[in-house]
Amino acid sequence: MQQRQDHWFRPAAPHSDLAWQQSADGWLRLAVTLDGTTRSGRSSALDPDTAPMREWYDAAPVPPGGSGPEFFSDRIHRLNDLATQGVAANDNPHEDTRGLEAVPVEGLRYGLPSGFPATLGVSRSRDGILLDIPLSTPRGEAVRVMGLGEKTGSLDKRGRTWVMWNCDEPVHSPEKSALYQAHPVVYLWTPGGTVTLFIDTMATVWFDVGEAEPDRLLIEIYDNRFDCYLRTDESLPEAVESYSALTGRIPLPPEWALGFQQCRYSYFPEERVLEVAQKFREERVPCDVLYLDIHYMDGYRVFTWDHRRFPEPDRMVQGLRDQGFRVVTIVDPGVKTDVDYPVFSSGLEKQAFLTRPGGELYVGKVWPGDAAFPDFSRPATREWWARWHKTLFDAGVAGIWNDMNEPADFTGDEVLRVNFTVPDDLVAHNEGEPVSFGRVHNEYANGMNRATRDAFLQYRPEERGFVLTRSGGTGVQRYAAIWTGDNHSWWEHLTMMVPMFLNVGLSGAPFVGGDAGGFQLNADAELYRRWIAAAAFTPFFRAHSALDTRDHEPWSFGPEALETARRFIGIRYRLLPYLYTLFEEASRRGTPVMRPLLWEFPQDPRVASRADSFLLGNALLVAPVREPGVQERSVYLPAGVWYDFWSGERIDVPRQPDGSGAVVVGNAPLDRIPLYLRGGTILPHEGLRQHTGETGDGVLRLLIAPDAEGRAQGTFYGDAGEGFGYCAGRFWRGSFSWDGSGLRTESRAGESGEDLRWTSLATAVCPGTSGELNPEAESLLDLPHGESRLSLPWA
Ligand code: MIG
Repeated sequence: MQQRQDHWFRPAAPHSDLAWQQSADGWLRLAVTLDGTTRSGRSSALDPDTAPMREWYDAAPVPPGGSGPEFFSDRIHRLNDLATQGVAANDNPHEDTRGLEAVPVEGLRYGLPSGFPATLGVSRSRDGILLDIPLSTPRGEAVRVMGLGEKTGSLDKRGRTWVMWNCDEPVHSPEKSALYQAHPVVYLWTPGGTVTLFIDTMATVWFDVGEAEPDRLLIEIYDNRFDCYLRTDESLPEAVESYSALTGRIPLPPEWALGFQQCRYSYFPEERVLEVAQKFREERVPCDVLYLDIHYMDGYRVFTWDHRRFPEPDRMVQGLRDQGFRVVTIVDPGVKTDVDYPVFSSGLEKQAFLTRPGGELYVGKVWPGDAAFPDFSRPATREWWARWHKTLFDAGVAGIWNDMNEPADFTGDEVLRVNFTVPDDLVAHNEGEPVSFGRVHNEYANGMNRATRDAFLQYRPEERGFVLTRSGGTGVQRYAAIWTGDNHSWWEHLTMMVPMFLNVGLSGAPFVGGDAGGFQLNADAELYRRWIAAAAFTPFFRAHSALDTRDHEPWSFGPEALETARRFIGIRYRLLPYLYTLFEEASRRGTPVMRPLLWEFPQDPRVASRADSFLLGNALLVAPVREPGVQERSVYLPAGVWYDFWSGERIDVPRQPDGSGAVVVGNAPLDRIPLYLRGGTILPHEGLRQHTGETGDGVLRLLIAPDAEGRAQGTFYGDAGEGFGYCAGRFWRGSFSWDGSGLRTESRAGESGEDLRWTSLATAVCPGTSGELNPEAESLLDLPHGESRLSLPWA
């Protein structure tokens, strides 16, 4: 393995500078600079729209008990010692530089404002800075640690060391820590309050979350200047809202991006794509998007078409569009170093590519063979890259799928996948302040996704645009939705998707999903059915599979699996008014679409780290079946009223003295997933459509699920589903409430509902304890919905 060279940090003159600031909106910021580095104000992690408005003033830390700064150099050897023993360092390209002597400079403690007694120690380590935070409270409450973005493992990240280092990791086995995304944010949660701790850096960061010592969080940052943001909130929802105010929210997606999406590595030629499209419509499986993976390109040259496989892309794309399909194409950053290829030659001319320290072009290897990598930290490169999207937009492509943007580079050790990315010592332009690439490694995909967004603004100004990315750093949600890369058709990965997506959502990126059915290897019918049933309730819903697997389309696993896929994809479509409402909230407040039970039930002691089920919004509890051969599973229901989605049975879960609920048996034959509607909510839904381009029957249905007092409440947002009319008030947002006898509606905002596709309202109230669904009804959505006495406020 290769020794990391220290291009940006020399420990010779140990000197660090700490500056504390506080913002009017409750953040405490510790700015760290080492060795006289001058601070730069920029970071792609922060939302550029809101960051300049935040006011900061100097804040001297208040040491608890007035004891003043403390030295604690004795503590900081532990993380380094541990890492040399190989713990969680297997996939860390920097491991050989660890375990060196720590260089203590100074220590500092800060008593955080309200309730939660977190203190922060800061000291110098050989590779950067070490932060030391106790994970215990005086009252001895368990502190849960969530966040850290896309990681293996459970919802609570304790007991392990996790690294932020984006790489093309093809096997997401449990011991892996570095995958494609870097979100160095943790929430330290107790029922009484949440501390948010975010490290604003795009360099490597290690989080030892109670591995070296059970009650200690050690964070080591390999950077010579970064900011550490800290705050305390009363609840996790408030913490996530504040964090997403800092790092930005998702743009409101077009409705079609919430529909079902079918992918394959790769669908080609044109006839095959058309055949898949036709089959969806013939089999009546709703679908909005088909993907073209790398084989649509001419010899893997990005922004070109293989005209043998796709003779007239625009004609094909238009034909698909007429049938209600959008086409999304893959884009890889690696540009083939072929002088007769205009993307490369123009890039060379514009000095758009990453170079070696001496200025020589860096040539790596990806699908097209020798390839150069755009330096997306250079504004002119982003502009140049954005313009090339014209070749795809001219063909009518509706969305861009950015892959390999860690960036992956095959010149490393193919077997061990060590250094499977470009070298640290390339030069990154870094918006005019050149640095070694290693220092901004985790930012690479942000720049690429930003350029893709710019391409939409330029060529598709009327559309909201859709960008999907594999890699990203903090803030990536402002540009792209995230899919979690190359999972396997393993039950373990169906299981893992729940805590993984939950933590991505908590880390500020609510538009997340993974390859349904599994990417690598072959799914069988049972795994496929279980996976589709669960993924239908996750924010981004796409099926995909690898080059050498069997077919993974809804009809590929026999008639029963097809029926299951049709059912769950259908339910997804019928729930789109609800989902769309959740996405709109996510775009405004950063609220996760898919939530841990803890989000809604913080006082329930049995849900604090639970991820064997999840909530879609606040109303639906989804309990995926995660193993073969079973027809039922246990489901934990927090105290309150719940309705079995399939039988309609009302389940009253009494509150135990400690605030907990009860375990029920969820009936789960192969064509069902245990699914519960929460009492006290109102679920907006609609009739089945085959794709979002269909207008539907114009009836907005409200399913009312009364709580123990007979009341229910729900919110709703609607607009045209595409375009920017909503920015000019063409939307309706409001709430509905049910008091046991009548429905009330309250408009909260919005000037007009003229773009909405619903013209009338129909309601149904969930059956009481004795109530069973009538025999024709398959689920609660099929309860007869009567015409409501209330008319739609906009109609
Ligand atoms: O190294 O484009 O994660 O979804 O199908 C494989 C081919 C490159 C990796 C992506 C996967 C995609 C595949 N890509």
